[in-house]
This record gives sequence, structure tokens and C-alpha cells, in this order.
Amino acid sequence: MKFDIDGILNGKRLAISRALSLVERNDADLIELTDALHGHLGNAYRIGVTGPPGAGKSSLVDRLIEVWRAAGKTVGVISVDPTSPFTGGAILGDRVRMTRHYKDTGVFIRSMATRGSLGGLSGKAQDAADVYDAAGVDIIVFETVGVGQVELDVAQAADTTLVVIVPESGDEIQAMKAGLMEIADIFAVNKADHAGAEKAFRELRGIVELRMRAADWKPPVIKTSVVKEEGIAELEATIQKHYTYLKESGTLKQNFRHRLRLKVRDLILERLQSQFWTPQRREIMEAAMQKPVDEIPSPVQLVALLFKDY
Ligand SMILES: Nc1nc2c(ncn2[C@@H]2O[C@H](COP(=O)(O)OP(=O)(O)OP(=O)(O)O)[C@@H](O)[C@H]2O)c(=O)[nH]1
Ligand SMILES: [Mg+2]
Repeated sequence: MKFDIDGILNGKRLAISRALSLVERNDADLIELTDALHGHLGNAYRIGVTGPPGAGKSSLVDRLIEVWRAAGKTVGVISVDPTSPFTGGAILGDRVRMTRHYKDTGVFIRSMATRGSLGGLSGKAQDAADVYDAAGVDIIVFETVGVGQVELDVAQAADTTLVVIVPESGDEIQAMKAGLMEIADIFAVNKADHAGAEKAFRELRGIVELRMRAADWKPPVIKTSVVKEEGIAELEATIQKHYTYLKESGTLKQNFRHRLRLKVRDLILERLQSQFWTPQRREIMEAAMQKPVDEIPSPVQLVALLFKDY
């Protein structure tokens, strides 16, 4: 057994850290781990924080941790880095900007690279969050830079998605309208101490009003400034409000079911793939690829060939 399930369930740091490394390595023991965790899930609230590079995601999370800790909640952070190479579980101290919480035994911070397929990211983030959840952590935060597909994966893994933007340009708001509007439950217009914050705030609120008119939950837009310590309490209260909304509407339970469904699908895909690629089939594939280019069978023919009994 490459993990210490009792240690994890008792919230032991070392056991948690080792389990997270196992998730990151994604080796065969992971299946056993996820199976062992299953009966202990469903208590943690999962929040995704996304937005452009340098928008202040980590700084905001750092402040939110402070508020949550004061309320006696434990917090686990998974910082998903789509750009860096595999870090082997190293903590990106400065980038994460939560260093002052490292000594707090009620706070867990871990960064993960997105090695492997993008499709696997939500699965990986999920597995990591499950470790925290089973360990009794109250609030789990996924932080990720919003660059295309990655934030969608993270939104899949989260109950609440907070999108952080900065008042730099109206273009940015236009551009993100399309992608981030669908996944945002709450917007923070951060760096409200910068010029143009009010304008960006009004623009975004206008867009939300227009596009989300019929929605049950209209994503609130909150102005925040980490430097001036403004809007943090309001942001936290809004997150709390969304949590209550999710709970009362039954969405938290629905999310839980949805994640189980995704997990089952992932496991099936993995299993089918590994069963399919017998040595013989690998050989057939390789032999086909060694042929002169104009003699390689079409992919359709190749698949038909590979699906014969091997
Ligand atoms: N003026 C101002 N600066 C801020 C504010 N919030 C964060 N910053 C600064 O913006 C820079 C980036 O902050 P981070 O919290 O690292 O931003 P991030 O979105 O986590 O960045 P990445 O994870 O690298 O994408 C840092 O220098 C922060 O000190 C704010 O409200 N006002
Ligand atoms: Mg960051």
C-alpha cells in the first residue's frame, strides 16, 4: 500500500502530502487510493478561482484564507499550473503568494503541473481535492490561470467558480465575455485601486445583467483591492451566499453525482485503453507506420484491422 489511509482520514500532513504526490504521479496505486477515499467524500466545499495571469488570484485567495481561518475553517489549496513543467510536488513559494499560511496547520497548499492530457486535468484536480475532502478539509480552492481549456476543466471540478479580472482594458472584458461568462458564478474586479476600475466594473455588470437576466443565480460582480484591503469581506460573504444557494437548490449533491459520473467515465476510458493495446496490436500499429507513407492504410482501415481479435 503506497498510501496511509488512516493518516489521510485523520488529517495528517505527511499522509496527505504523500497521497497528493501519488495523484500527481498518476500511477497504478491511484486506483486503490480513489477507491479507499470514496466513502469519506462530500463534506468539502470546492471553489475554483480563475482569470488572466497576474490578476491577483493568489493574493485574493490568501486574504480569503485569512477570513476562513478566523471562522475556524480548514482550507486546502491546489494551484494548477498549466504552463510549468512537472514540478514533482514542489511548492511554488512566491508564485503562490500564500507563504504566510504555510505554518498554519489548518491550511494545506499544493501546486500541481498539468502534465499529460488536458482532459485529465479535471480528473487530477478532482483526485487531489478528494484527498483533502477525505482528510476533513472544509474548503478546497483550485487556482488556475485562465488560458483556454484549463479553466473549463477546473470549473468542472468546482462547486463555485470565481473569475478574477483586472480593469486593464475593456477589450479583455469583451474577449472573456464569451468563455468565462459561462463558468463564472462570481466575478471579482481586482486591483480596484487602479485607474479604470469603476469603468470595468460597470461594463462587466452591464454585460452580466444583459446576458444572465433569466438565470436563477446572476453572477455578482465585486470590486476588490488587495492593496487597499477593500471588498474582501464582501467577496467572502458573496461566496458564502452562493454556497447557501447551491445547498438549498440541491446543486451540491448534484455536483457530487456529476463528478462521480465523470470519474466512472475516466476509469472506463483508461481501462479500455490499457486492455486494448496488447503487444500484438502495438506491433500491428508500428508495422503499419513503418511502411512508405503512401502505403499506410487509412486510419479507418487500421482501426478495423486492430479491432479484429488480438
Ligand atoms: N495594485 C494592486 N496590485 C495587486 C492587487 N492584487 C494583487 N496585486 C499584485 O499583482 C501581482 C500578481 O498577483 P498574484 O496574486 O500573484 O496574481 P495571480 O493572478 O495569482 O498570478 P498568476 O498565478 O501568476 O497568474 C502581485 O504583484 C500582487 O502584489 C490589488 O488589488 N492591487
Ligand atoms: Mg497565482
